[in-house]
Parts: sequence; structure tokens; C-alpha cells
Amino acid sequence: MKSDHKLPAPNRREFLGDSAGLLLGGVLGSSLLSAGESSAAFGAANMPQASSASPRRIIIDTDPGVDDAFAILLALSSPELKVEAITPVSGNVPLELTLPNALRLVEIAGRTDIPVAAGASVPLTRRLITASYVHGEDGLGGVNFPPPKTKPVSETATEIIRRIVRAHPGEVTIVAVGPLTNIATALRSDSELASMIPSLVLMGGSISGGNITPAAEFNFYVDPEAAYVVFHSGIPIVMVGLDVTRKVQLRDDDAAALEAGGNPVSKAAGRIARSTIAQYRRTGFPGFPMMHDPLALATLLDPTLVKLKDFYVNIEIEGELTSGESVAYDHAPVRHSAPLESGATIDGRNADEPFRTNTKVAVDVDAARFMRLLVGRLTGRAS
Ligand SMILES: [Ca+2]
Repeated sequence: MKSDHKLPAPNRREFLGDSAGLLLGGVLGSSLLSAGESSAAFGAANMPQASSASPRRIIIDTDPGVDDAFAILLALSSPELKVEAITPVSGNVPLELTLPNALRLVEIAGRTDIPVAAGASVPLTRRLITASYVHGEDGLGGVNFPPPKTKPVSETATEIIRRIVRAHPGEVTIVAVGPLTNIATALRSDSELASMIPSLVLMGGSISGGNITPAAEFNFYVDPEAAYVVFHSGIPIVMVGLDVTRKVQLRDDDAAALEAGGNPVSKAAGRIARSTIAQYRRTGFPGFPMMHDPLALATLLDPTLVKLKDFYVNIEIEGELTSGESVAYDHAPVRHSAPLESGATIDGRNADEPFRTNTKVAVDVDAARFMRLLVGRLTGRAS
């Protein structure tokens, strides 16, 4: 199985040095636009747009994953979107499972025309941590669908992201709902790429506490360095994090509605839903499955489902207890840690920086309306 290779792990100083180079590349790329064009592109493209005459091109970067499966099936049930590629990455479960799961999902939806390209098997610099306790040993709630007949394409995730974005500069929205390893690797391999991506909608992060540590949300915890690269890339980001995704849960009546649907997508979603709810009850995992990833995807279908607020978001990569935390500033200067008494600095960056924004964070959601949209699209009974 061909997949993106593990990068040599830099130490912290080397990592930050590399990222500064990437940031500079992104700034230089952006400077090709006039100031007016740049700000217009941010304002228009960073707000998810409802459908227009032609479908919106997207690439889904994903670690299926129960809620990833719902996001993929929602995208493939939505004519407003043209899914150019699906790029699995290790996260909820290892790539050895997320890759065949993505292939299973395009088969279920009858969309094997969509290329599925293998991504990174490990984070940029850390050992992989997974969440099979939530997603089942197979990553799809323990349904154990048959092995896919479809094969991944020969390109890697990084290669296909670069090729498709470069073929349609300014047109391809990235929907990233797993650890951001593939996206960071693509950006680091091509300093012009960030300036060609109009918007990156991601599920990840939180400005109200984490879910795998008190500080960090799972996707950013698994690969904080990748999140750091993405948030310093200059790409306009829409962050759909735990602040809203915790509020959207798949309950028994949703599972029943999906099971009653007459199409293969609805039936498969119903099986995943039932199996996952059953696993939660069996293992004592609290609550119901949260529909994190389809909510991020759904902001492209109906931007009014969430309330967005501008922040400057940076990612903690140095904290022993807080790595992967998304730290959001809403007006104040961006203040780093106090200098050490010795005069030494961790990376020489502890001067305050003026406030600026780089991310629209979803801070509220109409959960009931989102669940109606999700179940309605998958059953084909509503839009
Ligand atoms: Ca995911």
C-alpha cells in the first residue's frame, strides 16, 4: 500500500524554523494579490457559501471514523458539492483501516469515480494515538462491512491535493475532518499552495476545553504540529470545533429514521448508527455519538446552521499537558509566555504581536435543524 511517507521528525527548534519558512512562503504568495483582492478573497471565501450555479469543488481529508462516514455520505448526497478526492489519514483508527473505510463509503454511495488517495500513516513528529474506543475496532462502529473491491489511486494524498488545487487555483475548498497531517505535508511541499486554497473548513479544536485532555481536542492533539502549520499558512480557516459539535448528537430516533430509509446510503448510515450507539452502551461510554465531522461539512450546505466569530487562533505545541490546544484571541495582542529569568527563550518569539484574525470559529449551532438536514439528506427525503 502506497502512502505518504513519514517525515523525519525535526526537533522543536527545527520544526519552528521550518514553519517560519512556510509562513513566509505563504505571505509571499499572497503578496501577488493586491491588498484589495486579498481582503475580498478572505471575506467572501472564508464565509461558507450556499449552492450557486455550479457545484463547489471540495477535497475531503478524513480519518473514517464513525462521524467521518456520516460526513462523507452527506457530501456524496449533496448536489451542491463536487467531491474531487478523498484523502484518508491515520487518526480515529490507523490508515490501514481509514483507507479501506473510505473506499467502502464511496462504494456504498455508488461513487467509485471519486479518487481515494492514501495519506500519512503517522503524525508529523509524534507517535500515533487512536480512538477505537469511540469508533470501534474497524473504525465504523463495529459494523464490519465487507472488504472494498475498489483500490486507492496510485497518487498519495499530498500529490493529489497539490495536483487538484493547482488545476483549479482559488476554487478548491479543503474540508479537513481528521488530524491535519496530510494538509500540513502538502503545504510544506509546495510554498505556493496555500495562496491557491480559498477556504479550509475543518473539524477540530475548541475554545472551550478539549475532549482527550482538558486542553486539546482529539484531531489537534494527535498532530499538533500539523495544526500549527495549517493555522500559520495564511489560508482562511473556518474552525468547527467542540464548542458546537458537542451539541449535535445522533440518537435512537435518528438511527431508526436512517434504517427506514430506502437507499443504500441511508441503510449503511443506519447500521453504523445502531452499532455505535450499542457500543457506547456496552462499554459505558457516555452519551450518544457526536456528529462532529458532518457538521463541519454541513456549513458548506447551509452557512446559517452555525454562528461564526472572528478570532486569531494559534496552536500550542510546546506544552507538556496542553499540546494541541487551540488558543483563541478575540481582540488582545498575541502574548507569548513570559521570558525566562535566564534570558533564554524557547524559540525567540516571546515578543507580543498585534492582534489580527486568521480563523472564523463556530460558536453556536442550530442542532435540531442540522440533524434534520443530515438525516434528510441521507434518507433522500428532504434537502
Ligand atoms: Ca474525523
